[in-house]
Amino acid sequence: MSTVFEQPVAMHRRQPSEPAAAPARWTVAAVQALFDLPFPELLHRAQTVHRENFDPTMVEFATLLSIKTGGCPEDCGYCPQAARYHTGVEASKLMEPAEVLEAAQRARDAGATRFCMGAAWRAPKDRDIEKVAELVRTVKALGLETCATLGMLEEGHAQALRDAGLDYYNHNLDSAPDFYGHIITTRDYQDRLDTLARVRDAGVKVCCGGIVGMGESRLQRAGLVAQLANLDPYPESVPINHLVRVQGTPLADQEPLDPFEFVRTVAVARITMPQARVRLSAGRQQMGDAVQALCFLAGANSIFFGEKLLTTGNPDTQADLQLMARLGLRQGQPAAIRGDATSPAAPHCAKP
Ligand code: SAM
Ligand code: DTB
Ligand code: SF4
Repeated sequence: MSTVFEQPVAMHRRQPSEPAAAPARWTVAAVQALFDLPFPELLHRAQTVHRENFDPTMVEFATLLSIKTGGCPEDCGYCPQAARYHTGVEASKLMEPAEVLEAAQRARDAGATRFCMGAAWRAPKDRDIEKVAELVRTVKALGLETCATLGMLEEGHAQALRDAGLDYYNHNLDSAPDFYGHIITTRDYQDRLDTLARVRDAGVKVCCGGIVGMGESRLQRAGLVAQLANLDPYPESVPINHLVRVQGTPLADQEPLDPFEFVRTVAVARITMPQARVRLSAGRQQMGDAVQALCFLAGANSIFFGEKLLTTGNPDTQADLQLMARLGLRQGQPAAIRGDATSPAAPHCAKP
């Protein structure tokens, strides 16, 4: 068996002014080799890539709102909103525009720049899309960036949302293809890729990431990151969620992941998707300040800000503002230093 000292990845020797050459396509083995680097080496590389592409002190605040909660027919093993698990989440109808407006105003006043609306649907119907389009128009009029996560999209849905002013659509791959079937059986990996292609084709920016800590191996975490990095172009926004273990879900008693492994995942996402906003997403409340600080050092430059994610807790806003102050980080929209952060098909990350 090889040791960490025998990995086929050279130690960092180049000068900061030389941009890192990214492979045209990431193999799972190449991504795993990054995961296997000694921790200081991995963090140094991730920080270098982060600094080459962004101001490393700038962190984006996005606020989430569950606009339609619970009662979902899918069987995602991590999810408190699946109707088949007894999690105590009550199903509710789609929120009215006035309620969403109020929540978006509060988020903007608290400093959020992006507002993400989530619905516990397998796939929205045409009439749901019309209603969400109205919500998007309402939020957009406040000057916020808009994001929605509504499940699988049919032909025409992404265009309708784009026309209403949707900036981003969030749809996660969640895990590596060879682990996915352990977690979800009611839709397959290809369904997710199809929705992502529709979003991309409609000209809506892609927010796509996954969850770690569900019992996957390191190789499977590398498999997830390789899938994300090989999307052509890679997503503009990459949420890295730590599993929030919710009573009643099949993953409620999942053994906790080593926190350094979560930090490694953030670092590898940063290295393989240099110009993406890498979001330190679900799981921050359970993580503690020190692990979050390591994630920022590893290249995370976005968080969910606000006391709730969709149905579970998030750190309170005062605690987040204090953490930012203690670390000397600034809230804002991280802009790419070279090129446009929202156009990942920059020369050094173009695919063949
Ligand atoms: N129903 C839509 C769908 O699944 O596409 C949108 C909402 S769904 C809740 C959005 C994402 O939240 C999931 O893809 C998953 O990555 C994340 N998520 C849900 N439950 C989670 C949990 N317990 N821990 C971490 N992430 C979670
Ligand atoms: C994403 O990747 N993470 C967010 C957002 N996209 C929609 C959702 C996290 C949900 C955590 C469990 C909950 O609060 O229900
Ligand atoms: Fe439904 Fe989305 Fe939860 Fe899966 S993750 S059960 S699709 S709300």
